[in-house]
Amino acid sequence: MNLFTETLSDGYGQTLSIDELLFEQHTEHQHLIIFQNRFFGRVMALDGIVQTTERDEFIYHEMMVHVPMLAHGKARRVLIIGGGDGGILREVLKHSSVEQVVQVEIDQAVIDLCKTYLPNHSAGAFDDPRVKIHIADGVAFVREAQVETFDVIISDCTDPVGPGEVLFSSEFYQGCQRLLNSNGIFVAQNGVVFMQPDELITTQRRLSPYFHDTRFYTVAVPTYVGGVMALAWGCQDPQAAELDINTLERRYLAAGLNCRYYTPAVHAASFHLPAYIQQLLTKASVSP
Ligand code: AG3
Repeated sequence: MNLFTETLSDGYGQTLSIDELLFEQHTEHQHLIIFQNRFFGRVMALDGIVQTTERDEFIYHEMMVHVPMLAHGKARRVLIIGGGDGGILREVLKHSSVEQVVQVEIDQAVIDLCKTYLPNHSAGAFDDPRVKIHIADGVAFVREAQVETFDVIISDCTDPVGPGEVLFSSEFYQGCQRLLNSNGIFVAQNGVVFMQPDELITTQRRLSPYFHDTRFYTVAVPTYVGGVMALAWGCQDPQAAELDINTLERRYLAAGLNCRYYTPAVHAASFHLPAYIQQLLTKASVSP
């Protein structure tokens, strides 16, 4: 049996059976593989790290999108960095308040191959007239783009190795703040805390100069192994992360969403962090 073994953490990882190899290529930017696994369905990995699977993608995509979107309440303009599989885009477009989505993905091949092999991720989202795709470097875009500002920015990046590394830099966070409205919300994938504790500390330190309220919320995604993943949150208004459940409930119902992971109670709970994560953040706030 052919096996795919993830190489993210030294001495620990997950192995999935490659029941059918669907595609493998070194794109201009990274190694990309898409295969069929009997449990997770189709799986896409970049540079040896599982990015998304058919079976559990809803968990990550719902939490990356509906938490900031419903916390904001009336997001009209959304910027997505990365996210070439289209799962984030699909969820963002479910919000009828959205008038325009700009997506900046560095690797055209990821979009093309995911459209072909993971069609349910984008589910036609790339053809929506509200969407504008730029094939470009995310950091350069947020630094230089002369565009209207955004209500929500979602960084659906890879881990801070390879082409995704720059999406964890101070320069990137500064650019995102530049492009956000004063009540805008920034969120970003920030790795599995138990396995990648330094990432949490580094992001907290780099993000906080640009956002009055920097914090994290969590989500448990089966194929991001090792415990809960942290999603970074940056906003100027601390209230946005502390909305009461009734408000969230009202917004959720009004949005007409039919989620499989997200609920207003899960939303509120996801900001309450286990002690070991709080302790890492305390460590981040004292100088190195
Ligand atoms: N991108 C984030 C994958 C991160 C995996 N990292 C890890 N297991 N530590 C997901 C792309 C989905 N649209």
